[in-house]
Amino acid sequence: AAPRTFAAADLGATSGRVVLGRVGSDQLDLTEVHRFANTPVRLPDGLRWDVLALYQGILDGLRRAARAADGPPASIGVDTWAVDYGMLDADGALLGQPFHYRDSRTDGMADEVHSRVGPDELYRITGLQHLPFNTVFQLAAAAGGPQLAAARSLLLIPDLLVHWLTGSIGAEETNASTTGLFDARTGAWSTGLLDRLGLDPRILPPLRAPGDPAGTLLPHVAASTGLPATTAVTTVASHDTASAVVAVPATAPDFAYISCGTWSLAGLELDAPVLTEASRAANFTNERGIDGTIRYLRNIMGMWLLEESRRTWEAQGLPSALEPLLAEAGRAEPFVSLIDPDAPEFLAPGDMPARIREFCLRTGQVAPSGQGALVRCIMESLALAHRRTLREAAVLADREISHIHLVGGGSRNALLCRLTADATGLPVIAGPTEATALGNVLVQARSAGLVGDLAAMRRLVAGTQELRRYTPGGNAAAWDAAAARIESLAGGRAS
Ligand code: LRH
Repeated sequence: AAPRTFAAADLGATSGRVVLGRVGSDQLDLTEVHRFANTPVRLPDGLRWDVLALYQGILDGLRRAARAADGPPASIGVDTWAVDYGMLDADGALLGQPFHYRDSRTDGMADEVHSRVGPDELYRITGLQHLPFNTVFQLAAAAGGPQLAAARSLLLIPDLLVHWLTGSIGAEETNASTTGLFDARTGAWSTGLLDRLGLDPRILPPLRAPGDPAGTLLPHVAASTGLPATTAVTTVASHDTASAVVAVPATAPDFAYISCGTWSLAGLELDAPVLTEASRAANFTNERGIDGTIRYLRNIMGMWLLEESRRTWEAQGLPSALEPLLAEAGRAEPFVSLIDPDAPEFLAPGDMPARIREFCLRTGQVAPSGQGALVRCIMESLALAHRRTLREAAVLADREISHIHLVGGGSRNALLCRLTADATGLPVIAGPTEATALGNVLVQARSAGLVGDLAAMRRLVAGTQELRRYTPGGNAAAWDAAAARIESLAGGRAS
C-alpha cells in the first residue's frame, strides 16, 4: 500500500505537540508540526491543568497539519498522561478545570477509600499500584462536592480532547486501566467497586479499544483547522505509556522496557495480570497494554527530579542548561549520595535540590555539594531504582530479562542510559526518543491496514528508528554495594 500520513496529538506533563507520522511498508517518519507548553495553573483550590490551552494547542497543530506537504493526515489520535479527568454536566459543559495529579487534595484519600474496600481487595480487583493520585482517590476527594453531583460523564484527558474534536463519548481502555475503577482480569469497569465506593457507574463512558474508530471532526473543528470534516479520529493507546510500549523496538521476547520521561515506567509486557500479595506488597501495577497485553510495571519518579531541580535553579539564577549539568554529573565522584526517588516528599512541585539534600542528611549521608554532585545523585539513584524494579518484576512475574529497551525523552540522556546498563548488568538499547508519538501513529496506521500485528509494528520501529546500545561496564561490585546501601538507609522514607 502507498504510504499515508497520520497525526498524533501527544501531550506530556510539560509540553504537548502535534506530530505527523508517515507510514509505509518499510517507512516510519515523524515530523513535529507544532509544540506548545503545558503550564499548570495554581488556583485557590488547587493545581489545575489548563486544558483549554492544551486543546487550543492541538487545534493550532492540526491547522499546520492540514497544510502539510504530503497532504493532510488520514486520521488523528490523542494520547496524554494517565489518571486525570474532566467531568461534563447534563448540557455537556466542562465542570471546572481538571486537577493536576500532583495536587495535594488527594492527601488522606486513600484511607477514605480503604475504609470501604481494603487495599488487598482493591489490588485483587484492579491490580493497580498504590499511587496517591489514582483516579479513585481523586474521586474520593471530589465526593460530596457539587461538581461530582452534577457530573453526567467522567472523561479521562485524552477522551475529553477526543470528545471536543468529534462529539463522541468513550473511555479508552489502556487509560481506563489506570483509574483504580477497572477490573484487571475482565478488562471492564468494575461496577461492583463503583457501587461500594458510592460512585454512579453511569458517569463512566463505554470502553473502547485502541484501533476503534472514535468519530470524525465536528464541523466547526474542520472549519477552524482546514481539515476535511471526514477526517477520522482513531482511538489509540491513549495512555502515553501504553503508546510508548507499543513502539518498544523489541524483536525478542525476553525484554524489559523503561519508558523514561517525567516518570520512569519500568517493567515487562505480560499476557495476564499478576495479582498476588507479593506483587501488591512490591507495589507493581497491571495496566492494560494494546491487544489485551498487561503492562506490568512500577512508576519511578523519573526525570521529574531533574526537571524540577532545573526549574528551581533557574528561579534562583543558577545555571540550569541540561547538557552542561549532565556533563558535570558525568565527571562527579560516584556513589557519594543516594536517594530513594520514590520517597513521597519528591512528588509535589517545589525546591527539589533542598528536598534531596534533606533526604541525604536525614539518612546519614553527605548532602551533594554542588549542582554536578546533585545531578549525579539523581542519575545514580534512578539507575538503582531501574535495577531494583526490573529485578523484582522478573521474580514476581517469573520471567527472564536479557536486555532493556529504554525509550522516551530519557533515552537521549547518555549518562542515565550508561548508568542503567551498569546498575542492572544488562545491555540497554536506547531509543526511540519519540516512542509515544510513534505508538500513537502506528495504531492508527494499523487500523488503516498499513501495518500488521504488534510484532510487525515493533519490527518497523526497530528497522527505521535510530537506536544506541549501552553495554554494562565492569563495575558490578560497586553497584551491588550501592544497591545494598540504598536498601539499608534507615529513615529513607519520610513517614
Ligand atoms: C506518564 C504517565 C504515567 C502515569 C503518570 C500520571 O506520563 O502517564 O504512566 O502514572 O503519567
